Amino acid sequence: MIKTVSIRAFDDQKPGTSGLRKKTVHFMQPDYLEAYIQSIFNAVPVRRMLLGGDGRTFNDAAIAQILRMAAANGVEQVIVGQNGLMSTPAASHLIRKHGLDGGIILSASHNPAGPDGDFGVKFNGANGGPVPDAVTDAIYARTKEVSEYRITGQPAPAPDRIGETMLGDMRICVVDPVEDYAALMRSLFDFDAIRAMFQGGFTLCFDAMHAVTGPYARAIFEGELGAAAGSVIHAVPLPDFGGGHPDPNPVWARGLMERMFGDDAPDFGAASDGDGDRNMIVGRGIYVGPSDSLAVLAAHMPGLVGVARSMPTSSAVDAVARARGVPAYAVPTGWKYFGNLLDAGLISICGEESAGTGGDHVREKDGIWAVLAWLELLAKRRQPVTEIMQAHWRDYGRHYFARHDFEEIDSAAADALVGALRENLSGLGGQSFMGLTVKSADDFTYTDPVDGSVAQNQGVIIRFETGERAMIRLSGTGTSGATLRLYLERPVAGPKGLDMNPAQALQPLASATYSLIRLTGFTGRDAPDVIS
Ligand code: G16
Repeated sequence: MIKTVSIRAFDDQKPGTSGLRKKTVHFMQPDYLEAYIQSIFNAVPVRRMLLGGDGRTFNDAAIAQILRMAAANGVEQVIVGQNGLMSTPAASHLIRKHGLDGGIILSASHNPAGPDGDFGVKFNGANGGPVPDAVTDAIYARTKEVSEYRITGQPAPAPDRIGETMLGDMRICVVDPVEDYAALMRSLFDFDAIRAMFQGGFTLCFDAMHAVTGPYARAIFEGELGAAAGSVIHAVPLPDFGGGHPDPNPVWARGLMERMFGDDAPDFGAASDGDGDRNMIVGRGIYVGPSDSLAVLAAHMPGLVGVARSMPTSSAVDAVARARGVPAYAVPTGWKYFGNLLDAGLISICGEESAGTGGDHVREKDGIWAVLAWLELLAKRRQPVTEIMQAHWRDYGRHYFARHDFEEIDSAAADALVGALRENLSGLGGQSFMGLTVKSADDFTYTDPVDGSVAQNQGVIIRFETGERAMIRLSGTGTSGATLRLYLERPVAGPKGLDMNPAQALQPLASATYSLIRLTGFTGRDAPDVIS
């Protein structure tokens, strides 16, 4: 009962930084999801695959449709998370564990959900990670020419019970989304030490933001490690994330921040995002930025072979790599660029300023993993987060860092700003802006050390004579207009200047960069929408 349905190709299915992301209603229009999924099947041979999502609006309907299409496209086996739920790192683990050809993860990550929010489709390959540019390019090429999709006429069984069913000749295995992932975490961390810390009265607040990590966090932090009941808040995944913005940063996790900076704050706070790959770390009275968190975890990681960060991430982790005598790599923004380094065994840990941290246990960033790494560190060091950070800055210097986001800018204005900047790069050296003098200006090009593939135009880097660095690029994950991101970094070696207010420490650099890129002239903006 396989049907072939004629459709027209859509001209807006180019995958961005992390898969295809669009407004939910855009994805729900007739044939839109189907055109993209068929293009994936047309570009990549898939016999055994994983399917899951973060539970946002349209998750259930999309899972049913993809199952029916998979059955009609020669897929032999699909592993599905119960009720269609699966965090992105857990999906990566299952692809690797079962040797699958790949997986489809339904998520727009940290973007809000619901009918007015966003939906997304990510495709990961056999190594469990986001597929490289060559594959996304092939999928995109297919989206431009797709003219029909294949689907079985049979309805898909709801994935609500653990066990196996058949859809035509295709086997559907519904699995507990938490079980295997929890076992993996148990194998990586010293659960006994963390459990003993909780038994000694250590307190945690983990904000699951009504997204996919709720069941994982409850099972691991409260169930296995003995954190007090109620340590995980907003633990029930909801299709609209409770109306919230599941992006773990001080702006969108404001409630957690208030708690951690208030009276009777718990010892440790953390949060994750829509699909469970991002993390936020906050101690009592101290926020630990993602770049610093990466550096601290690298500094304490046994057997470190190398580290990697995305280019806009602060170079705090590079300082650790230098001290530990291991290589440090800088890749373009996008977790897919870490895959080859991890597969080749060149790095043990990697991370990004956008709240992503991960190791070589999966091929995705992993929110719960990062929180467990911190808990293990706290259990072993027996020091509050503040002291750990102060000691780190004394040892390695401090890298003040902030990202300024200008959202929903007119796309033409954003392109004009970046275009003008690129044109003027060669003449910027020696020029001064608001008291800071430019040392060099480049457009970041990355050559993968493993396969030699080259990614160009990955963001402009401006270095100033006094050591500061500003990076400018357009986001590849937004769904309306353009989002301009400015990343600002000011390294301070110490011993003086390690306890400045970060906003004040970065103010001169921010003013100089705004002036250099002619922000107001091109966009009409003079202040960011979000600082993280
Ligand atoms: C994705 C990518 C990350 C990237 C982030 C922001 O994360 O996997 O590598 O840093 O988007 O990208 P952009 O600056 O282009 O918006 P996620 O968590 O959204 O999948």
